[in-house]
Amino acid sequence: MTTTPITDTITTLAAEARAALDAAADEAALEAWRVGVLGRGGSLTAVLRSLAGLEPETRRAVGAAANRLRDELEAALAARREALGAQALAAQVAAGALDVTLPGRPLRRGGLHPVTQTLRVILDAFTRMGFDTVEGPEVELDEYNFERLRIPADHPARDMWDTFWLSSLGAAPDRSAGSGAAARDRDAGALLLRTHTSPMQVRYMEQHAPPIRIAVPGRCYRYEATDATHEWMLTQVELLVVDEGVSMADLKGTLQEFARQIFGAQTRVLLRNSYFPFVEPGVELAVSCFACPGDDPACVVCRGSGWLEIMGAGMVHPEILAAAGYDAERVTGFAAGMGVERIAMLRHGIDDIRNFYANDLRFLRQF
Ligand code: FA5
Repeated sequence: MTTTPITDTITTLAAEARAALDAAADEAALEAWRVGVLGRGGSLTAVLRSLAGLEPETRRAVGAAANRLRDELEAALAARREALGAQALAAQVAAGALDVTLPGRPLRRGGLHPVTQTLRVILDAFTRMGFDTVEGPEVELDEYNFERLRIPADHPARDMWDTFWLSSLGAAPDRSAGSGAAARDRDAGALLLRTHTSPMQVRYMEQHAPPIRIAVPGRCYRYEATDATHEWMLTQVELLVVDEGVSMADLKGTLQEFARQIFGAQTRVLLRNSYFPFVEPGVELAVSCFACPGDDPACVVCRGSGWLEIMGAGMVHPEILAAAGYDAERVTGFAAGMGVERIAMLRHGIDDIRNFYANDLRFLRQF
């Protein structure tokens, strides 16, 4: 390469930059050097920019030399930074300020949230019983959360599920404008935060033919006051089994086996009558209280009843099977929806559900 004024500039710049780098004695000086040489307004960057005005052949040769120099200087900067770090460490050791024989500080390990842990145990149990896991949307249509589950706008059962309506995305139902088919159609399009995982029963049956055996985990939301056993955000696992010949005995057997796997053989379970518009008959499953002998009226967990309700269940209503296009004379099904926080409370003996989402690390680190 013939010598041109620009190659002279590069040679001078290289020598000066190397000398300045050797003289830089701390991190601040290294950074000032980097900005002054390699930065956007730095001396080498200015040279690279000035190449644009050169003849193409000269530009290629000089450009290659300048790029090589940039790589070299970047490597030199990294080496100098490392050398300075080592020197600083050695100085600290010499001054007795650093004891390299001390054991290292242990790294804090994160852990899974207790509700996530319980959710996994529950899903494992159902996977072993042959259930597939599927998920559905948390933002749901009134149509699926209520209407198609046989809970129309004026049905008193809606009071069981106080709802967060999403007024900015879909219209919240306007009850003042009368009832009837028009009001129902408008309500069906309204958006809400799902109050339970049951809408996935309908969504899944819409897309699949029997036999069905699914577990649906997910967050649900309820506009209700909190207390020791109620949160406004809760996790549920829904079960849906549809096939020929599915009976209440299958429901009972599945839930008993589930309780045995999760709580152990000593836990007593109670199935009692209940009502949900989308099942017939409906039941609820309660588990014996862990916090009191079962007769303490002051007990915050069972209020003296001896039992903590953990799920609702029942035989899928024939009208819902028929609406999915199934022959309700031929196939039957059962469904259940359980509260994961309540099950986590029972597993760990936690007497206040609000602990789970209070974000107190003293609580969370115990799991
Ligand atoms: C339901 O949500 C029905 N979808 C369950 C169902 C599914 C019935 C399929 C029949 C067939 P319920 O509102 O009872 O039902 O809630 C079910 C469970 O969720 C309760 O047993 C309880 O364990 C839990 N749960 C309900 N509300 C709360 C709350 N506010 N905080 C914590 N857990 C709750």
